[in-house]
Amino acid sequence: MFCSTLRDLITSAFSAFKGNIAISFYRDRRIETTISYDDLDRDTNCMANFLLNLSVKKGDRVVLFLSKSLIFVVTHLALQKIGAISVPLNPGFKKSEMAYYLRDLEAKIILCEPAQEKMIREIAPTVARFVIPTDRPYNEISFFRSAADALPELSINPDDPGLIIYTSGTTGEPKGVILTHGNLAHDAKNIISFWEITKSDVLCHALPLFHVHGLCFALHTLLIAGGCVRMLEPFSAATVAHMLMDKKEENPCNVFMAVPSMYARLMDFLLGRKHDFRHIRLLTSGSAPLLARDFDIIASAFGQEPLEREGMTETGMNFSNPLHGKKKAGSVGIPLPWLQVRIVNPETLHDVDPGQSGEIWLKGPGVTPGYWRKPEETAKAFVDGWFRTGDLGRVDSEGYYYLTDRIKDIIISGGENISPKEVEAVINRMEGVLECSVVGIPDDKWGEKVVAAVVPQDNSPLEPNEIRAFCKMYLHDWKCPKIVSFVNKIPKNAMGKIIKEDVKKLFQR
Ligand code: MLC
Repeated sequence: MFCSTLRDLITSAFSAFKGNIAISFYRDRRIETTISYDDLDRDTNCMANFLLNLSVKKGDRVVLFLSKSLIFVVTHLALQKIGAISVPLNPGFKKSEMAYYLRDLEAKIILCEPAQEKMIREIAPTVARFVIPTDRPYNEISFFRSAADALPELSINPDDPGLIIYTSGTTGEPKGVILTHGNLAHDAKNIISFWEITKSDVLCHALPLFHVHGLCFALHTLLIAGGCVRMLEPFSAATVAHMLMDKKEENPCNVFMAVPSMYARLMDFLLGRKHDFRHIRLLTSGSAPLLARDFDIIASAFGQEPLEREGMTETGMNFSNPLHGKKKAGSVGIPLPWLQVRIVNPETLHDVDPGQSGEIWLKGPGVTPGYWRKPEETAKAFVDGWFRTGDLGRVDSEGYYYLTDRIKDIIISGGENISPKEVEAVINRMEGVLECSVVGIPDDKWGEKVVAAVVPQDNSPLEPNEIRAFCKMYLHDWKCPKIVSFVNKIPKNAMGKIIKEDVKKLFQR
């Protein structure tokens, strides 16, 4: 187990790799800003002092409601340096979603963009706001630069929280997952060691920064190892493909991490073209299942097998196919060092026989201490210190794990976890709706897509498109049903409980 704080790991990387390029931020396929490790150290110190001057203290929550940008990265790292809690939120969240988060967090400061300021002011008029135009080049953003660039001594312990990331709760209310400095430091060091990330690595960073995948597994690891991050916003298959193919640079990108929906778009783009990707040494896929068929397509397009891995916001990275050993299509790989795994019958809570399927339970230094201000949810998630993942899986005779199903009611679409209950609650509020059921069905583009079966009230003139439009007023676009189907009744069992499997069948036409 690696026992330290995220703060210590980043500050020692900043001094060890002085002069090296830390991040190149790309806009419109051109480098907009390049920042070295020592500049990042100085700027994060200035930002940290700026926040301290605003009386941000250890444990205070600071919301980053910002697009992917260097100022986002600098603020997040500055918060780690002062022991405050960074809370990145998807910049596409709608007003009612944000109202929930801000109520739940009681944040000290909210950093947002000009277009969102009015909404934030209406929701949280008394909370301090900082408005940052992230579309401006980083060097032109100056509000924090006059603060001192030397930091006072601050004590931060491995148990202090550094990050809260929300996940879709199965009850419909998103839950803030607390990740401590110890969790984050362990996870980063574990991944660096398992994937052999070093200062020679150059990552093509195309993921969002508001999830553990893009923030912790990708950004933290590369920065702590002293590598170089080429950061893109937004995701575009053409831009990623060009960046991965470009060998004109002195150091071409040799690491790429993505979700299967990104690979699907990349494969469409690369179709019929032959390229030399031999300089890529690490090509990972996670956040959603990678179908065996897609594993083969990626392997053929890149001339090397992708490395599938699995993680959760609550646990950090759990499983990965080995870097050098056999990579098995359809398997999430073997447990990372320090992680204990059990496969348990969810009814009896006893371990299943070898090879049998059951719920995956985890214990290890990366596992969250719990959900933000949700003691009941936290208690439900753990049994004797074991975290219940809600995923069903099995292990083969060589120790490779397979996720076979889910017992938690969650849809995973394009790597985003969506709570059907949250979407149902919005649709049920709509005038003319009697009841509804929201499920995920298989989809080539998104892995799973959100669909809704709706029973309209008698004589209601409602149209499916009106339901989609209503959802878009209250929910981020990716939560909104791609298909709305009107039905006479929702399939239920004798107890009146909705049979989700039968609802899914309504969409198999
Ligand atoms: C966008 N859309 C989605 C969607 N993303 N719909 C369903 N599921 C998604 N994930 C919608 C848009 O709102 C839009 O809706 C339409 O699809 C077209 O949008 P787009 O421009 O084509 O999509 P884009 O913005 O390019 O986003 C696609 C994507 C993005 C794949 C790049 O979804 C993405 O970044 N996914 C990665 C998520 C991620 O990082 N997860 C990690 C979780 S951490 P409309 O209606 O306007 O047409 C985790 C732990 C671990 O799980 O182990 O990793």
